[in-house]
Amino acid sequence: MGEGMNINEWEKRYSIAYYNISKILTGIRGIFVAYNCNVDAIKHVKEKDIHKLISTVGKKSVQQRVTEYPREIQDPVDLVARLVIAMRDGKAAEVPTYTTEIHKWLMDNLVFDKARMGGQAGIISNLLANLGINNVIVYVPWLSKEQAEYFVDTANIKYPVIEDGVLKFKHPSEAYDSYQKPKVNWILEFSKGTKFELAEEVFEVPRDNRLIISSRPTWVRIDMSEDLYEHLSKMNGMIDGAILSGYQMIKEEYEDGTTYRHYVKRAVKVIERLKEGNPNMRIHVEFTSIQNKVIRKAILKDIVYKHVSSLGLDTIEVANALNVLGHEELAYAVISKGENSISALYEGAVKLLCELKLERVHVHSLGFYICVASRDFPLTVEEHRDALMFSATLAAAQALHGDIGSLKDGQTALKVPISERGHDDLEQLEKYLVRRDVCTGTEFEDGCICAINHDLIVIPTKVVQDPVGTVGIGDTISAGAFAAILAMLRKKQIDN
Ligand code: 8BR
Ligand code: GLC
Repeated sequence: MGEGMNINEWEKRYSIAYYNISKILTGIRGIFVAYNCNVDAIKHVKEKDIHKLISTVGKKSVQQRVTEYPREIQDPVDLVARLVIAMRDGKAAEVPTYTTEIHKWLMDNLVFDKARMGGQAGIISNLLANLGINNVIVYVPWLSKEQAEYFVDTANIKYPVIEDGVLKFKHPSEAYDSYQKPKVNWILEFSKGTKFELAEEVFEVPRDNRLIISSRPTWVRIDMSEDLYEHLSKMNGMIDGAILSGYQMIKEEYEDGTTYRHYVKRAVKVIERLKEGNPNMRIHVEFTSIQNKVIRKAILKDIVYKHVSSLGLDTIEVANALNVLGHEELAYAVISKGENSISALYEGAVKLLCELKLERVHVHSLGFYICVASRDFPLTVEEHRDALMFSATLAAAQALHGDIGSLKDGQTALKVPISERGHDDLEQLEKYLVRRDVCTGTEFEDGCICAINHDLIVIPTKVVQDPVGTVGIGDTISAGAFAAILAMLRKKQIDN
């Protein structure tokens, strides 16, 4: 090991970073956030629940369906089969359903514990508003009355509407479409140690996780009204960046004959429009679990490539992205449990940065984050590192409290200790980089590495022992770090 920072020094750095970023966040003029927003109906699945579900649909059919591995939920058997798989493996998954029958069936057979704001754009807008960002301009193509109630009640959340040809902003609760139905996703959470039986076999859930049943009614379209599109450039001066997500909902084909190509083109046009007249506009895309490989590839190669500055994703998503970009071996190494997985993760992040012509790629994992950035990005590695530590503090706050009401709430997570395991996991990467002469051990342990072709920033993170929940923490991490980046860029702009 080199002579770099030990855990205590990291803890001090965390406090400084949180303070530094908190102080400048209000310098950001605003952030545009679109597209996906839904209500999350959350149910914690206990032993009695899973047994009840299995016996309701029939053991035999579940057993059979498990082997078929349904990638879409068409009936209750598909649902129970995917739940059994998720619980057996302890893995996170999100599976779409195109029928409203499943929601009814779940209401009759399971009933949820609580309902919350869901979807990347929904979760991120509430977070940014609570952090005090001046303008959080949120756009959801399907804003229903029920959905609108889940937005925090603050004046900085603004929904764009066009009235008499003029762009105006209202709180979502004054801008919803009263004919629109809500999109409700089910989050079935389960805990490590839960036992269940299927066909004489007893399974024990290996780790806390969740299965998301994502409802995709036919009216779910990732698109923007023509009116708003025409007025987008009028937001110039009000926003410094945009966070876009929800592209996973694009379908290959629609009932009316249109294909994904149409929506991909529209998505790109929106980005181009946002950048018009503002060369400093930064766009972050939150990548997520995308079952359909055609769509996954189109998102990366057509939407992200050349148009987007920053990409946020977890380790499985890095593997999924590498897979459709033709790096199957590297993808396999990323998800393998071996000691090379962390160096594969780094190499994978570099591939995404270069091949997709991004400015930064932020990979989050339990216990550490890895970020690679282009060398000509106008921030220092230390500034990048502050952004990561700020976001890791927010992540811990969310794991601790379930949500983050203010910067002060976030600050309470500074007391959560840095994960020793995460710090140790990073040693594998250190060995790899030192061996390859990318950096010295000391540079590595400070987390700030200027490699030949890119900057690399690694940090150990704070991990909460018994999190209240984990849904949406990834969104908080990516949005928190991106907001910090925007704040620092804006400060430079003003100082110059
Ligand atoms: P995704 O939902 O995108 O997978 O992101 C989840 C992220 O939440 C993980 O990458 C990890 O960094 C963070 N996380 C989880 Br899961 N549990 C956490 C905990 N107990 N404390 C802090 N962060 C956590
Ligand atoms: C996905 C899910 C949504 C959930 C979110 C959390 O967008 O569809 O239900 O709230 O992920 O990150």
